Amino acid sequence: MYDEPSHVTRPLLPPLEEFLPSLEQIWKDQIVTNNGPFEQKLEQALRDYLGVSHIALFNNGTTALLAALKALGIEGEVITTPFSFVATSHVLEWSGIKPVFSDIERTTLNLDPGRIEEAVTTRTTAILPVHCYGNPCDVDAIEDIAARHDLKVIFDAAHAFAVEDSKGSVLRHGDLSVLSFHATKVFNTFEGGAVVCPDLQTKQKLDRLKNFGFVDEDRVEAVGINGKMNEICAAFGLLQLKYIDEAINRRSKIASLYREALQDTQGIHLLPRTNGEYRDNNSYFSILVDDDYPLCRDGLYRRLRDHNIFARRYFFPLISDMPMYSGLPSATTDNLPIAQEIAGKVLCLPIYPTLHENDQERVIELIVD
Ligand code: T4K
Repeated sequence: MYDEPSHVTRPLLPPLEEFLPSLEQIWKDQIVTNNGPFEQKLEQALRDYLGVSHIALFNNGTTALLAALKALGIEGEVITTPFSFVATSHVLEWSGIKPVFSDIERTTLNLDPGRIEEAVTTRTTAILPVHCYGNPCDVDAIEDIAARHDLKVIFDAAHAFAVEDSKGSVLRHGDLSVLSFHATKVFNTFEGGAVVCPDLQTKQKLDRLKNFGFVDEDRVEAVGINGKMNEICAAFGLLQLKYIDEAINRRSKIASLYREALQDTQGIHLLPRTNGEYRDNNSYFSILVDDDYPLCRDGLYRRLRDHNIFARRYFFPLISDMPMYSGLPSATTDNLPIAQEIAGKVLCLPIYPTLHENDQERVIELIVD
């Protein structure tokens, strides 16, 4: 156990025997994709579990983001965060939309509402914030700015499965929220994703977009894509829902142990959870390695790696420093000082339900010693 490699995250895999009856059912029915029975059941189950009005399942979070942009007719420029997984900007570029980077807050690592407005131009049509690590954005401030400038808001909620603020799911905010169900996420369907939307009409539009734009057998109404979730992934999602509360509780215990063990370590800064009362999912556990820690961030990263612990520098490099974006006027260090600083200090530690206590202790010892 002691020498097991520890990854930043691991997929939640319920017992295989429990999955076999679903596979047998799929084999018997011979319906393997295209809005099959398991996909329909999973949609209903997720609506109930998350407490949201409508949900359209996708084959991954990236396609779900592409379809969300298409459904709302987003074009021109979109204000977004450089501190995210590269998919957040790639979907804009892929759709012929210009990403405009705006800086993040030091506490939440989410888009700073105080910086968004200065990035609005006559070509801006939307804001694409990320609930980074599942920590909710300042949704009220962002929605207020959007309303004043007549902009749409699509929340990239890839990390925010089951996160709630004091009034319910954070996924109810904005025009649309997009989830990722990739293997490394709190809730996974191997590969998968979803768009959460407030009304049936938008849900139907998204369903058509993910099926090439087909309305019926011989009518195509939009330039759609193949974004459908297959039945094996949907069936796996249904099984996993049975274990999700237990998994989130386990993550919470791991996060508490890290907090307790690391809070007084010189040079290790723990991020506060700032947006008041809400249900966290602890999808990531990030630390900032400050200048007064004996090693630089990459030194600590290497030290852990040398001991078979695969922490990750989410999100380094910044999206705005990647070659396809670094030439944009909004990509300069002057425009993004906080994101630049955080990208140089951040390290995400292993956190997943099957992380053994001994292995977590080993991670802690290597940081504290
Ligand atoms: N928006 C945001 C904010 C996102 O974070 C993401 C994805 C998206 C949009 C797009 O959603 P998807 O289209 O992916 O649904 C991973 C994931 O591939 C990606 O889904 C995720 N964000 C991103 C933050 O992390 P990598 O390249 O760092 O993953 P990888 O393969 O290195 O895996 C990390 C660790 O997990 C490995 O060290 C081992 C472990 N692992 C991984 C896999 C795939 C396993 O134990 N088993 C596995 O099957 O991107």
